[in-house]
Amino acid sequence: MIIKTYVAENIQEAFYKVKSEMGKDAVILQTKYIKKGGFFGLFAKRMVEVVAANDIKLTSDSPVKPDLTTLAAISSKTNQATSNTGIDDLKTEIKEVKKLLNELYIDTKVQQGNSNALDVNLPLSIKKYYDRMHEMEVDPTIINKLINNTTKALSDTELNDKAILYKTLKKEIKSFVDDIEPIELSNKNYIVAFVGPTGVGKTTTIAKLATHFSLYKNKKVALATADTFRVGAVEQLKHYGDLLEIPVHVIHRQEDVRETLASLSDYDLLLVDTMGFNPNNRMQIKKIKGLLDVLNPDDVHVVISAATKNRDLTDILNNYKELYYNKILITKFDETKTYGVVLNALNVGKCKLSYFTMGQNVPDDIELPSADKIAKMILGEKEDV
Ligand SMILES: Nc1nc2c(ncn2[C@@H]2O[C@H](COP(=O)(O)OP(=O)(O)O)[C@@H](O)[C@H]2O)c(=O)[nH]1
Ligand SMILES: [Mg+2]
Repeated sequence: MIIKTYVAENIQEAFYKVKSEMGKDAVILQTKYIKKGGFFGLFAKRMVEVVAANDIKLTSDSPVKPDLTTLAAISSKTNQATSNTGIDDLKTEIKEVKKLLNELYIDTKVQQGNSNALDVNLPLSIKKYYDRMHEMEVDPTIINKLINNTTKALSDTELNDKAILYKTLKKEIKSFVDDIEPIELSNKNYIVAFVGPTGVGKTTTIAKLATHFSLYKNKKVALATADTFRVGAVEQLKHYGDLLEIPVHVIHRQEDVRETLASLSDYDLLLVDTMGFNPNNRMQIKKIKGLLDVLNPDDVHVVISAATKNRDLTDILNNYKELYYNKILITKFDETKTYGVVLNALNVGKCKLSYFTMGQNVPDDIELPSADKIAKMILGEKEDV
């Protein structure tokens, strides 16, 4: 019997070395990650060390057999090597093969830049959710957090129970989402402002909410718009104001805010539209901030489109922080099939979600999401996704 140790940058490379030097019947005795090189422990490279042997005779009473996994067993899914082994031995081998497959999988993810401190002993059962969340474009740091919390919360047996695993991951997502906070008219003269990039659907959403509160909840609603910049923006809001027979005030300058507020002493809810702007335009941010300072709204909803790319989303939510938004409203769910944006936005925005919109129809295409629904959107409806 020859025993040799191989060091390589990843598992595939290590197995390739073992296979080409010792043949396909070589047996893996041990696989582990080691640190190599570096300076006083810093900048050391993560390598894989594989100890392999060949010419081992597998007999049913071999004392070392349960810890061994042959390459042949891996490639043929353990079938042919099992004729003279007992059920327990077979189980041990399957466990070993699973572990190696896990390591291979994680290694591939690391190479793709997808992994970030993922537990190498993850069971295969959780991989499908890992992949699903990547497909949903959930930020990798959030995925790792959710998966790590789930693996910590469950035993090995529970992790392999589809229903328990799905339920636990769902619970993790629900607690990440936390409570949804719609507009609650907790005081008279409740003022809500909407900020966000151009074209995300601020005005349309305001029309939907105005209809909801005035027609369905019988509240006295007023509208105001500070979007005097875009051609047709004022007319767009006035059109909805006319349909609902509610007043629409136009704010050109900061001074107009006081006049508007003074003339609207007897309303339940004032919805304030603002102009969209490039999130990197400091001048425009300052202008809206000046307006909000005078308006002193109860809520500021930052409005973003569900189809926004993750990188842009981070820029928008960070740059708009100066406008002290306290709720995130996400529009255009009908235009995307990747829902990671919800978790990514919460992660950057650090506040609560309010409404989702999913179409151009006023007033129907708006809803109050639930954390349960969001978790299903991310993980799929059932555990057997
Ligand atoms: N597909 C889709 N389109 C929407 C949604 N909300 C608004 N829109 C459309 O997006 C465009 C811009 O909307 P608008 O309210 O003017 O955006 P604003 O510039 O942010 O005020 C219009 O054509 C709307 O009909 C939505 O939920 N889904
Ligand atoms: Mg608008």
